[in-house]
Amino acid sequence: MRDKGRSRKAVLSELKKILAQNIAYEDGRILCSMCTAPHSIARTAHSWFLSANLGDAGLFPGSLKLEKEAIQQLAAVLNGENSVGFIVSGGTEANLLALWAAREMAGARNPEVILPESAHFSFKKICRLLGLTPVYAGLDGAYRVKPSIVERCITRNTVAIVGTAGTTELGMIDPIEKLSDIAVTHGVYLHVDAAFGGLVIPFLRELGYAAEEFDFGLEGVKSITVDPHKMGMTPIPAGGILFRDSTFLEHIKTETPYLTEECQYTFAGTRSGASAAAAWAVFEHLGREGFRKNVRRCMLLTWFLSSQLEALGFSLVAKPQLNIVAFKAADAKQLCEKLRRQGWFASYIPRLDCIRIVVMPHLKRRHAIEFLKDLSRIAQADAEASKP
Ligand code: 0PR
Repeated sequence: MRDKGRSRKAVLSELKKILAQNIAYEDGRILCSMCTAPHSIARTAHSWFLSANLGDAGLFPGSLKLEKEAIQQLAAVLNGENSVGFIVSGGTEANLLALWAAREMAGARNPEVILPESAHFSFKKICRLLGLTPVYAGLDGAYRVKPSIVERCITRNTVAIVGTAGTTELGMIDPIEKLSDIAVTHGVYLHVDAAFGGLVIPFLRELGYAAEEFDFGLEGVKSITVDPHKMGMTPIPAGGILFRDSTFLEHIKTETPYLTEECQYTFAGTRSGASAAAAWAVFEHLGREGFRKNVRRCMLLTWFLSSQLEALGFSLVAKPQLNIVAFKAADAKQLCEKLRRQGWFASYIPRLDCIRIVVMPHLKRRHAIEFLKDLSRIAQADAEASKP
């Protein structure tokens, strides 16, 4: 740190220059992210509650009320009549709290967790932290976990089964209803990672599109991750963890004797009240109708992109279930690199050797058209170059 500070003007003007080095979601060039430009009401709410600390919530009762209400707004969408939960730092912390509760409840000596092969990498971190052995279950031809394999993986050490509603790579929805039946039969905890899909699938269903059940309406589902900072259009960080009812909280409770509240349930101690305020504001302002409109727009663009990619001769890895498109190409890795040099940030997925696009609210039809033009130009040049 410098000894004598610089003027506010000098500091801010340098910051502005540095800010310009970042890519803005609004430019429509970020095709690889599950985050998006925060909704304008979220920005305002966030700035108003910047100093509130939910880690000492007795000082900020207004913020605590907003967090509780934001969780209830999510619970209403996820059929969680008695659900309780927290706005946390993201999907990773949400998944951590769920598996922590599951491990504590089971009390197994050599705890194991059954994960789909498509599970997000956050579970690798969580397994290391919690001393859980991950047992991976294989997928079917549609990239959804096979319930029969999950069932065969259950042992007396199994503390939880995880299913994903909206996989990171392809946006697939695991057969949660079947996983729920298996969990109930064997008395095993089922956690649903709907970090991405949790604010898409309910609205797709309301719009009349086919999407399977994945929420607390299924008896076996004990907890759900659903992140406002993904399809909830709030500033980062805002994850969400919901438990089926308050009995689960006992297992992740830490006493905080000298604070204004007697205990904490989150991994983070000091944590931002701004995240809860932003989530509350977006949910209140958009309502289900606003979310339906947003999801519909993203899905229409997803289908547009899919059909155009196919028309250009690219094959889709799978028919999109949510707003994620993945396609194969002759040399997908190199193509992704060439796209990046043209300013398009798509993801290359090594496991599936494909390029993947997450169709977030910041993407507009005009961005998709420009992208397709550049893609087809690069692909044509490659085809020419490989001619003998
Ligand atoms: N569960 C699922 C299904 C996820 O897709 C993710 C993140 C997580 C859990 C973990 O959430 P946090 O990152 O909030 O802890 N999925 C994205 C991914 O890893 C996150 C992301 C977002 C990546 C924006 C890149 C990016 O630019 O791909």
